[in-house]
Order: sequence, then C-alpha cells, then structure tokens
Amino acid sequence: MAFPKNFLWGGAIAAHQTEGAYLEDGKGRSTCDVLHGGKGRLTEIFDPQAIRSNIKAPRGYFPEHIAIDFYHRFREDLALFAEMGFKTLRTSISWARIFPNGDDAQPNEKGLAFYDALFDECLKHGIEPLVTLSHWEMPIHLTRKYNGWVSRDIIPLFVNYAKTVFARYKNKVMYWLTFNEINMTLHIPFLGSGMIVDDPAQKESMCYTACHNQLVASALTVRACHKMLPNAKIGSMVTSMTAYPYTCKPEDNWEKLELEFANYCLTDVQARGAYPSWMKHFFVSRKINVGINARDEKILRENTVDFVSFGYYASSAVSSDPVIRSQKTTGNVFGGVQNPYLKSSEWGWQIDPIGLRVALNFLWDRYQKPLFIVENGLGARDMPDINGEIHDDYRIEYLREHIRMAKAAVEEDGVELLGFTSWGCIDLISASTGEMSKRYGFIYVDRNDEGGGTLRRWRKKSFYWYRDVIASNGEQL
Ligand code: BGP
Repeated sequence: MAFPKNFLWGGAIAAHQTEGAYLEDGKGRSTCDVLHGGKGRLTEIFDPQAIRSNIKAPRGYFPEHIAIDFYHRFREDLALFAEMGFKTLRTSISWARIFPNGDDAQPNEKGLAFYDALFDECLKHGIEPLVTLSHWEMPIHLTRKYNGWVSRDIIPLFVNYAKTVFARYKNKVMYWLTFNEINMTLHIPFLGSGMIVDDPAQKESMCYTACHNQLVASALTVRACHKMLPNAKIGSMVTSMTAYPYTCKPEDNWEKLELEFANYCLTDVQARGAYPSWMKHFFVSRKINVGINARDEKILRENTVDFVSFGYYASSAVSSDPVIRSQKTTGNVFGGVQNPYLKSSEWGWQIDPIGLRVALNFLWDRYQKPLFIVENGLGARDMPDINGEIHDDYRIEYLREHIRMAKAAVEEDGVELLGFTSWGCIDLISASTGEMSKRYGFIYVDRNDEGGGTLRRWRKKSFYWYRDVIASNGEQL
C-alpha cells in the first residue's frame, strides 16, 4: 500500500466561495463581498473609492453574497461528502462572522455557533475538519481603518481572533492552517491582505510589509495553538510553483531559481524560523523596510509550523529571453511562459502531473516537514447531458494522474504526506474570476455566472470515481 492507513482523503472549500449568507446572523462585510465577477477581478476590476466609502447597498452582482448557499445547506453537502468517504474537509472560518469588524471587543456568538454546527456535522460523519484561519478575506472595516495587513495593528486583532476560535473549537478541530497561499499576497494584495495600493511604486514594499506582518501573526498563532491545543497540528500554506527553465541556457535556469526564491521565501520563514539570507540582501538592495525587529525574529524562530501544506494546479516555464517572456500564459497570476510540452485547461493553466511529484520532492527536501496537498483539481466547464448527468472524464483523468504522482512520491521517493484534499469538491465560486462555470466539483451545483439557478446539487461521474479511490486508499485509480 502506498498511502498510509490514516491518509486524510477529502476535499477543500473556503468560506467566502461557498457560504453566502454574507450579512446573516451578525456577519460583517468582508473584503471579498465587494468583488464583482469577471476575469481579472483581483487585479483590474477594482474600485478603491467605492470600497473605502462604505457603500451599504452596492449595485450589481456580487458572487460571494450567496455563493452556493453552503451556510444553509451544509448538512446536505456534508452527507454527500460522507457518501464519498471523506476523511477530512478543508474549509475556512470567515473572520467577519466571528468579529464583524475585526476589532470588536466581543465575538459574535451566532457566528461561533455556525461553525460549531458545521464541525459537529463533520465529526458526526467521521470527517476531520482542517481549518484555514484566513482564506483570502478579512473584515472590510480593517481595510477602511488600517489598510489591511500593511499595518502592524492587525497582528493582535488576528491573534485574538485565532485564540477565540482555538478556545471554542479545541475539542473539534485538530488540523489548522494559518494563511491560505501566503505567497499570493505579493501578487494580489487586496485579496491576500485587505490592502489597497494607491501608488504602484509602493506596491512591492507594501506587499512585503503586509507579508511580514502576516508572518509574525502566523508565528504567534502557532504559539497559541501549541499552548492551547497541544494535540492539534498547525501548518502553513503556499501556492506551489513548479517551474522549468525554458531552455538549458544558464540564464534561464537562474530565472527559475529566482522564481523559487521569491515563491518560497515566506514559507521558509514559517517552516525554518528565519528569512533566507538572500532576502535580507533583497530588502537592502530594494530599499524595503518591513519593520523587522529583534522581538519578531525571536517569535519567528521559536514558532515554526508542524507541517507544510500547499496547492498545486499547474506548472510553468521561465525564460530570460524578453521575446519568449512576452508569451505569458493566461493562467499565471505571476511569472511563467507557455511550456510547449504541456496542454492547458480552458483557463490556460498548464496541466502537469509530474510537476506535482517534483513539488512534493522539492518541498520535502527543502523543509523536512510532513506535507499536505490541500488543493489540486481541474477547473472546467461541465455540460449536463439530456438527463442532466455530467460525464466529467476530463476531471477524473486530471485527478487520476495527479494522485498517481503523489503516490509515486510517497512510495518511491519517501515523501511524508499527510493527506490530499481536492479543491472545490463541490462546485463553488472561482476566486480568480468569480465564475460558477469554472467548476472543480464532484458535485454539481445548479447556479450560473449571473446568480441564476436553483442551487440544487447532484453527483457527477467523478463523484463515484473519487468514492472508489478513497475506499481503496488510492489503489483503485
Ligand atoms: C487557489 C485558492 C482557492 C481557489 C483555487 C482555484 O489559489 O486558494 O481559493 O480558488 O486557487 O482558483 P480559481 O478559483 O481561480 O480557479
């Protein structure tokens, strides 16, 4: 058997992409509640004035306001996850449900009660909750008052939120993650850190400052978790970026190395307890002062994560040649050119199962900490047939090949892997585009890109396939 007996098979979702009920039961508005749908919504469709002016009733369609209504339908959804045999469900807590403004003196009891009910329902089905504390959203009040994570004032607010949920769910949640894809804050500052960048010249310095503040908050959260929940495990989360040099030209290989430096520098801090030395030079050469002090360094050093989790969807290629660099793939938020050896998804993400095996080995070698694949999957358009059935063989093929490579990494390469949670195990709102039509799920949700549809759920072909994968502990692919 390749995968260990207690391997955590399951699926992954996030609060804002599923829950909806965006103002229900005392929840405050969060950063993702002001995002319209549309490609490039994270970088282009963005109106700082409207966000700052606290508009109570904004116009237009906001996908996250209802999302897939998981808030009211989670019992039905959990029953379906249980039918597939899930051992774990990765989801996030919406900070704004617990502290509507982020800096409130008392938590919102109804918000806390919602997650009690959700985790109880998981446990009833034998599903271990794996909970992300911050998955690309925060109370928008913190943007208005502090401009998000660029301010150190957010650190104690976040730690207080984390301690509140640790205390509340200490008997229910044994696996925690601090920040989703912490490296993405360097690229999409509003979603990653609730920060509005007015002057592009300041972007780099502001992003690294926000990241530093998140790193300190992450380490303090790890400390609180270890103290309050000695039997729990807490991890980091990064977007894995397997990159290949476009050619064997040394300059291309150097580009690849630089991309890796930049991509993993924050996880380096979370897993090893200190910034890599190249980063100190980088900060000096770029005249970036993120405000590191001796106390921060001690906190970072003493509170490293128990495991390293990551999301992997695609690989990329990098080149030092300006002409080739201009052929950027549409799927890449950052870096990367088209790799001629790979096919892409409809959204331009380059499909590369071997890249997952490379990522697993790379991360295992770099950190020597247990790994967890907490996101992987294919965003595709599903077309129900005349009977409404969805024959998503393309999704099955994608997942089969990726799981095969994860298995090879465990069995043949000796990587320690805790589990695999497929992203968007039920169709949900796409983070990058706000679309519903970019579907990842084993479960179809009847909802379209304009907010129409019954929200009814039904099983796709991949549902039965994944159920068998789990039942056979990855032997039957
Ligand atoms: C990851 C995010 C998820 C999820 C996923 C797929 O980066 O952590 O929240 O959305 O990407 O991306 P998308 O929804 O844009 O297809």
